[in-house]
Amino acid sequence: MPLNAGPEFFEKKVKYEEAKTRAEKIKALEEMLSAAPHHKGAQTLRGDIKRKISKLKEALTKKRGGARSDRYSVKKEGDAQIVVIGYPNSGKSTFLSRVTHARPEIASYPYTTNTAEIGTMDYKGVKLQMVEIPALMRGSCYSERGPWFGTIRNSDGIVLLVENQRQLDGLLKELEIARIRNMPLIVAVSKGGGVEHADYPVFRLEGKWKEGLKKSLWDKLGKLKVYTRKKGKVEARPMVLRQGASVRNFAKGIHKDLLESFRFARVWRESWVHSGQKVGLDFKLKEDDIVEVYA
Ligand SMILES: Nc1nc2c(ncn2[C@@H]2O[C@H](COP(=O)(O)OP(=O)(O)O)[C@@H](O)[C@H]2O)c(=O)[nH]1
Ligand SMILES: [Mg+2]
Repeated sequence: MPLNAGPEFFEKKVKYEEAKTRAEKIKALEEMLSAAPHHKGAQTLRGDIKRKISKLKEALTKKRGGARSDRYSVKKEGDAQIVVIGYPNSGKSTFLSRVTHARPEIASYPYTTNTAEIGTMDYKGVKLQMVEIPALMRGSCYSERGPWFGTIRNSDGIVLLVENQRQLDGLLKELEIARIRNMPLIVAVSKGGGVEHADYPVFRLEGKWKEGLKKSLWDKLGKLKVYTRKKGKVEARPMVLRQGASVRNFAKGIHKDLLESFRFARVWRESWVHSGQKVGLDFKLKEDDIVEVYA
């Protein structure tokens, strides 16, 4: 079937063929698409272009193995990895320095503008690794910043740091384009700004916000923290399990051989009148339970 595509289309096609980076290719293909004819005979062509675009976009945002993506991946440490994302200058580093200790735990990865800043945030003994991702904005998903979306996808939760509704909407749009969905997410608002509507918990970084924000983030993660008791002494650092975990999971977490010699466990729960109840391996644990295993 005749295509009847105009000269503009072929110009764009040349541009596409000469494009070197994925981002350039996407841009050229999108231009090709808008210059392509709309008639029925061009349907296959338009379909082909669209498929190419979506493949490229996927490649650009998916976390992939190999040396190339190493600089975008941040080794997970602690009980969960949380990424802090926001527009340039929105206050991400300031936020990081307020929720993590100003110890040299905050590390810079040596990639000039593409750096991740890292700190550890304590929440009732839980260690949350906080990772500041280089600034993002509308369009970042298809730019050189694209691979950072793989880091976001690979994390356990997101703090969206914004000054206003426009930045919030912009970042949510980018996450949507990168198909990052159903992740634990909270919104932090800096610089005395505000947002009018959000489907997520919102914290203005003014007055006393820290404990509320931490609790909200922790609750969103859908995990369970349980404290270990050893010879009558409760350890400060809880064990982090998935929600619905049992004494079996807890015992395995202490030591893989503990299941063999397990006799029973005792659980202390604040809501109980008689704490220190004897329980077996199948007993379902709850947030803030204190557990001692007898072997
Ligand atoms: N007034 C005010 N200034 C802030 C706040 N957060 C950050 N800033 C300032 O905004 C600038 C950028 O902050 P920074 O944390 O480096 O932003 P980043 O680029 O997102 O990491 C700095 O001058 C900060 O002092 C805030 O909550 N209130
Ligand atoms: Mg910064």
